[in-house]
Amino acid sequence: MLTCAFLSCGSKGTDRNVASPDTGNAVTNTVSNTPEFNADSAYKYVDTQVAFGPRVPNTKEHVACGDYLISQLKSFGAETYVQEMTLRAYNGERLQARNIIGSYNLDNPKRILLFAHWDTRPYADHDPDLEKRRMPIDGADDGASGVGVLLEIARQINQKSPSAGIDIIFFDAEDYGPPAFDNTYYPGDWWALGSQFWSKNPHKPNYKADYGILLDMVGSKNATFFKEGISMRYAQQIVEKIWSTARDIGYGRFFINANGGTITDDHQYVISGRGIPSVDIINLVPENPNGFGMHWHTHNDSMENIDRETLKAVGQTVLEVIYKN
Ligand code: AHN
Ligand code: ZN
Repeated sequence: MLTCAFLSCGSKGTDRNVASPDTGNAVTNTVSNTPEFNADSAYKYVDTQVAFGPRVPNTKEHVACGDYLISQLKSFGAETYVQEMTLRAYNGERLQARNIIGSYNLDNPKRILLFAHWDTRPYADHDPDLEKRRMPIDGADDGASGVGVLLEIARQINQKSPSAGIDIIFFDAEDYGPPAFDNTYYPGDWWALGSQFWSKNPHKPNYKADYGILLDMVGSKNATFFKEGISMRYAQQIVEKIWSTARDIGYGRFFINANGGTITDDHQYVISGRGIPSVDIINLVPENPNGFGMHWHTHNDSMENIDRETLKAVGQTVLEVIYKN
């Protein structure tokens, strides 16, 4: 049981007092090993990505943002790998794409994989304004938020290493699936092209991690992270660990203790291709028609919708999970 003293402490400060679960009423003050996630820093990483413009494959904005992400990972002391690919999209287009990878503590066989997609959707195909549906979106939440949180985590890891080795992957071409306004049937798996490629051709032969965590749409105000279906099927223990950790450190209002929808996303290919049990932390809104936030694949997916509190809830929870072992 947690004590009131702990609950009122919340998650502020680096030396949080943690109630030991086995001491009954006596609260032992142990200093947390987990670094403090800086939400202002994460917010800036999101804003910087958005400022490049939409990060759609085969555009100069996409190339420039990719270069920025590589230089950020290098500046945070990661061993970096860039996986360059030519991918075929649903419409036959050839996409010049890059998976961007940063690793820490490479000699450690105990590894945790953290990932997010960095490309943005070429269409606002769910925008209420029909005229604007063929224009690309800012993707502040859908794309930039997960990457922003992971860049801040990389900065923290560089300052103080967790006991496990960490790999961070920014997958490309996640969001180039067929648009809703195109009624053609395109048989095949057209979402998550970068992670599909990596899962068949990992940056290191036989790459393995103990488990993976995907961050997708983790920045919008009042986000709700329901337990996603594929994650529950293949990585239930990790789901429970993440959700109970979030509750313990005061973020239960974001991490809802209930099941949500089943989502085709990058984690699916990391699970099927590499056998790494992986969890998708994704904003699911069951009462909305598409199951996501109302800004999903619209022009409202912009910086105005990004809330530091949500970035903090996700970033601090993931840090707590990777530092507590
Ligand atoms: C599909 O719409 C099939 N999957 C949602 C995955 C996604 C898109 N995540 C962000 N954008
Ligand atoms: Zn998307």
